Formats: sequence, C-alpha cells, structure tokens
Amino acid sequence: SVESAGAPAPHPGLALKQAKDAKKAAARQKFEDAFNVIREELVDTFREQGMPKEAIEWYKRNLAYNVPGGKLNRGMSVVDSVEILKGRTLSEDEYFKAAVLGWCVEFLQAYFLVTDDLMDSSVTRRGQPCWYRVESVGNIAINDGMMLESCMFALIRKHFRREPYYVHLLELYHDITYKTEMGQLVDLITAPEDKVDLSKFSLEHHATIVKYKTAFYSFYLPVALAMRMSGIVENPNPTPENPDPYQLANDILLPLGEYFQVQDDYLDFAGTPEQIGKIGTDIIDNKCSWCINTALAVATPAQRAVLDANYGRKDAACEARVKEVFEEVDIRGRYAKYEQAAYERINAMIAKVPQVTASAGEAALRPEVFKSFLDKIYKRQK
Ligand code: DMA
Ligand code: MG
Ligand code: MG
Ligand code: MG
Repeated sequence: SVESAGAPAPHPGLALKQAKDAKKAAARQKFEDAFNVIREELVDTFREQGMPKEAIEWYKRNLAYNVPGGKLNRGMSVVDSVEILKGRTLSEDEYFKAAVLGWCVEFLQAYFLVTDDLMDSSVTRRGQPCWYRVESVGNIAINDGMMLESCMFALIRKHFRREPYYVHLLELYHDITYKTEMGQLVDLITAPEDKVDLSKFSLEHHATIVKYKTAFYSFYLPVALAMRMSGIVENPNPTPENPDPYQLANDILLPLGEYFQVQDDYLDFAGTPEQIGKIGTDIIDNKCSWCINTALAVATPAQRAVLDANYGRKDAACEARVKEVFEEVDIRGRYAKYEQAAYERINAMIAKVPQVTASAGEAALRPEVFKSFLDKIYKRQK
C-alpha cells in the first residue's frame, strides 16, 4: 500500500493538533506585527517633539524590553473576543483597531509589571532581569513605567477619538487602572517587610486582593473593551432572562481572574524560573498568597510555628523551611483539587449564560467569549 512505502501516516489527532498550533502561531505573529506598527507610530511622535537622540533610544529600549515578550493572553483576548462577539472574521481595519486595544492592555500590563517588580524586589521577569535591575536604569524605571501608561492613552486617542464609544474606552482604562492600584495597595500593606503577622492573612482577604490587583485588568478589561468596540450597550432594565451584558461579563470574569491569580501564586512556589520566566518572591516578600493561606488552614501547631518563624524573612534557608511545610501539607495536591473545582465551577457559570440570539449582523455576548478565555489558562504551566 501507499503507507507501507513511505513514513508512517501521522496520527489524525496529531495532525489536528499541529494544525491548531500552526493557527495559533500565525495569530500570534499577526498580533506581533501590529505591535511593530504601533511602536513605530509612538517613536515617530516622540521624535517629532524634538526629543534628544539618547531619549529616543531610551524610549525605544523601554518599549522593546517591557511591552512584547509576554504570553499575550490579555491582548490577544481582545481580538479574539471582538471576532466572537461580531460572529465573523474581521476586516483588516477592524483587526488593526482591535489589536490596538489589545496592545493597550499589554502596555497597561507592562506599566504594572515594571512598578510591581520594583515594589516586590523581584529579580527576573519573562526570562530576563527586571527592568529596574538593568544597568543604569534603577529608579528611572518608575518614570518609564508611567510612560508606558501614557502610551496607552496616546494610542487610544489617536485611533479612537472619533468613535462614539471613545469616552467608554477612556472610562474603562481609567476605572480599571484605579482598581488595580487599589489591589496593589492592599497587596503591599498586607505584606509589610518589617512585621510578619500571619494571623492577618485569610482566604477572604486574599480574594479581595486578587480581584482588585489582577481580575479586573486581566479579564474584565479585555472583554469589556471588545464589547464596546463591537457596539454592545448596557441594558438599563436587566431581568434574570435578559441581564445587563457588562454585569454578566463581570460576574464570570472576576471569578476567572481569581482562579488565574491562584495559579500565579501556586506557580510562584511550584514553578521553576525556566518555566515561569521569573523567580518566585512571595515567601520572602511576606505575601498573602493562596499557598500560605491554604497551608495556614491545615497546619499542625508545630508546622504553624515553623511558618511563623520563617515566613517573610529575607533568607534563603527560611524560605526553604516554609517550602518544606508547603510540601508536608500537600499544597500540590490541594492546588490540583482547587484547579479542577474552579474549572468546573466557572464552566457551570458559563453554561448558564443565556444564548442571546442576535439579529443578523448584530454583535451579541456569546458564552464562547468566556469559554475561549478559560481554555487559554486551564492547567497553564507558565
Ligand atoms: C500581580 O501580582 C499583579 C499585578 C498588578 C502586576 P504579582 O506580584 O503576584 O505578579 P508577579 O507574580 O507577576 O510579580
Ligand atoms: Mg510581583
Ligand atoms: Mg506584586
Ligand atoms: Mg505572583
């Protein structure tokens, strides 16, 4: 037969996976191509202000070092969501605009990460030294971070100022930035460097922190932006059968974001730097993370004493003692259970989203928007 003459025929499942991976890679490439256009625009505008040559070079390096190179889940979700909401392939112009909104989320994220790494005294990010630790950057990273935020508003103004939903976009970026900063505040003051008090931690307190510092900007923001761009409006008279689409998105995406940050907390402990691109600092930083809260809930008095004596100390041996207790109380097994339960709980919420039958050509909030986001993060290893 034909098969026996050459190499064995590939397994049909494998061929499907390869086709899927190729499609994913192409989508990522297209999104990254949009970044090159956006970066050129920003640098041109910067140059036109008559900035000195060294400033132009610095600005370029800030953009190149801090904006691309992440997983791009948040940014690409804007594009994916616009496609799903509109229920069709986007025109080139629509694609680029959706990509601008997506890259704006990535700029916002870059701003948060540059400042977060300074405040968390982190060492590496995305497999390279944190920006503030790069030779001759130091505290200039604070201003560089703020400039990344300003880039976002400059881009929205340039590409959306004539759109009827412009003010909604501005309000979203402003409101969500504010909420994220509230979350960072609670995260930081719950983790004082000089005073470890594990009795202040709880899973409820953790839930508040992660909702504000992560869930709004990472999950609600990309989808709400896509909804605005697709022309979806609020429902001023919501009923259980016909809910407000923004409230509905909020109700599903915040739990999804909480799950995502629990993954981040778990990977801070269990992931290798090669895998997650950063060195975990939560134990040394005295963070109110999912791992310590889960351990505290089940620790014996002896284990609790070890945690009290070693958590939040700037000392590798203390960190190792805490990690031993995490292993003893089976944080790995408990996390696997948590992840499965979260996945099922969120899927059940998505299954209840009313199937809005949109009239032809009209965008509608479809459950696939949430499903696609959930499937991007389920069992993630980085
Ligand atoms: C993430 O907190 C939240 C923001 C706003 C960056 P984190 O410090 O756990 O993030 P990472 O683990 O990436 O430093
Ligand atoms: Mg951090
Ligand atoms: Mg932090
Ligand atoms: Mg973290």
